[in-house]
Amino acid sequence: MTIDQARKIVQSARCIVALTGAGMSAESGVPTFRGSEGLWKKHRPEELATPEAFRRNPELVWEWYEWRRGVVRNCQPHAGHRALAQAVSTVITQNVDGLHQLAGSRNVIEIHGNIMHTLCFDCGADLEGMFCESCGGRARPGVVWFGEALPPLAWEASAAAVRNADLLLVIGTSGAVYPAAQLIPLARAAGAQVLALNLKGADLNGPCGEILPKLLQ
Ligand code: BV8
Repeated sequence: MTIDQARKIVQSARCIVALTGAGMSAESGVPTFRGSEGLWKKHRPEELATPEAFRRNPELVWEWYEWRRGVVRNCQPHAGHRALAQAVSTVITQNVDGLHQLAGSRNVIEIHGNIMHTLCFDCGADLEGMFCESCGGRARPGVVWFGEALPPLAWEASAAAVRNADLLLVIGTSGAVYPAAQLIPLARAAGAQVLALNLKGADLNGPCGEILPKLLQ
């Protein structure tokens, strides 16, 4: 598909929703999960991004997340984030880096949580420190791990958003993780058109930081 054909689809859309993955943040300097320099390259997901891993070795899991928090703190949104903030009503993101909000998107659904948040591992309360004052539980990063259910409100809001959209932009995701990836067939079943943007093999191929401003402005 050419960018002009895609622009025509965007311009005729009434309600555009975006589903973004790690590729959305790659040009901001946040490593993707499964690419050649992916985060999982050094560690297997089962090793670190699961409640079992945390029970087994909380210090190692915290070390990985503290390293990632440090990376994210030094990252800024790029022109693609800013273009989405201007043109798209709802951004559903698998990313935990907060860059969409930093770029000005007002309706962001973080279906996998936010890496800067800290929760109690036992009761789920928001925490400031490393132990929960109400139940004594240990602090954990406020992200959704493999084997954990997505936050119910976030999932419901995401499903409602894609059902109401007439165009779903799927940006920078391998579609490997569920149930997030199920939002794509859900949108199609509700009659939305789906435009995929990726480095290759998509409707629009290339870095999203370069393509999105041309597509949306
Ligand atoms: C659950 C937070 C059940 C943590 C993450 C079927 C149905 C339901 C579940 C499953 C299922 N099959 C398997 C499962 C289990 C599992 C799963 O999906 N496993 C996969 C690996 C097979 N799912 C779960 O466990 C989920 N929970 O199912 O719970 C349940 C129900 C009730 C009660 C109890 C339990 C929870 C999944 C959430 C996991 N957490 N993140 C953290 O960050 O540490 S997932 C992690 O992967 C990130 O969020 C990441 O965003 C996400 C998805 O990956 P992508 O974003 O797509 O990133 P990736 O690197 O793969 O791809 C990047 C893409 O960008 C590439 O295509 C690349 O080409 C492109 N790209 C790169 N640069 C650019 C670019 N594109 C454009 N421009 C560029 N510049």
